[in-house]
Amino acid sequence: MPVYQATVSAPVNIACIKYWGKRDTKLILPTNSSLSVTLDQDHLRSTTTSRADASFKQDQLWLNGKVDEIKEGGRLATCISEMKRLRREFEEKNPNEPKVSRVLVPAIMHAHLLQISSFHVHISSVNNFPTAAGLASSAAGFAALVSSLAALYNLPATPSELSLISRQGSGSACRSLFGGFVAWQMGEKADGSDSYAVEVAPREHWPDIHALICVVSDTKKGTSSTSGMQRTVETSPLLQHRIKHVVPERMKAISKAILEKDFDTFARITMQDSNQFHAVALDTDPPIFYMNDVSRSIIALITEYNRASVESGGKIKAAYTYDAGPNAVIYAPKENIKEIVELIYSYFPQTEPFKDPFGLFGAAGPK
Ligand code: 2P0
Repeated sequence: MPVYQATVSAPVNIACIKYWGKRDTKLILPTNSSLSVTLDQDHLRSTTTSRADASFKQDQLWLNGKVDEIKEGGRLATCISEMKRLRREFEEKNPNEPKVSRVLVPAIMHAHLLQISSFHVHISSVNNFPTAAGLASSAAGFAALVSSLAALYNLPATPSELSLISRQGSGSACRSLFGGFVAWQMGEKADGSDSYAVEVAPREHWPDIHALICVVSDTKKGTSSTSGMQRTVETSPLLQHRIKHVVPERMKAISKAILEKDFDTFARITMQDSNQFHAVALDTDPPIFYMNDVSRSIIALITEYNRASVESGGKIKAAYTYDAGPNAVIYAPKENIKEIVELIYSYFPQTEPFKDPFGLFGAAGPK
């Protein structure tokens, strides 16, 4: 018997221009466009295996080895049924010969894929980082889920086309379909057909930019993004200003900075947008606090580090950004990473050994 199975990984992405607010909560259509950097596959990723078999009695999902419920009408069910719909359309158009997929993946075996859309699927997804660490696990998770089904079904879909579906799992997941620098265009249509991710520049365009993740707390956040952002939409006047008068200009300016590899502008906009996102969270009624005292101290440290550099005739050396939690992500050119880690180490005593993927420090670790 042939085995219909595919395994795909998708990485985490961290936004520089933040998505915060929906204009349609079912289709997950945002109130503003956003832009992110996708991290390298090697470090933080979800890996998903999908299998289809005529003998399966129902669709089933395992998340990190535990069965996860697929609620009827929920986000998982929507993504799975949308992918089955794409496969059905493909079967109708190609009654004899499945085309080779443009989503290149390992471990796909396909013999007679016809009618596979009528089979139930079993899906197993694992993260190589703690789900509770507040590190955008849903973005990588839904991107990997949709990509693995696309591979299983041998679909000739582009990453932008697949992003239309992963968006309906979790908004930020549409951006993890691409590596490098990615924009999620908010779109205008009511059916969401123009709300998808596009590549601004591939990773190879600017490989010098590195991300340093400072896990300030690995407990689960108090207010989920999904409920928090809708409270903001309902109550924050500042959000309306941000949507109309701030984000459109910033999207253009940061895209230009990326294309020109202008770190100074990229960093300034990234920090401003993180600050404004946390300002709209605070402007929500009742207010939402995602950062804590340690997060704010890291902002002060990076601000001082940049000020010292600029005042001595240099450039901005690092940019902080915070999502819906207290953990800092610091973007910086590679040449500054060692100095930044040492700075963080000298101000914040560490309880865990430094994970040193670039081998910057050797066995002894940072000073
Ligand atoms: C972002 N965040 O652009 C922003 C910045 C958090 C702060 O996308 O409801 O988990 O699943 O669409 O994608 C988090 O929101 O929310 C998020 P849903 P999601 O990365």
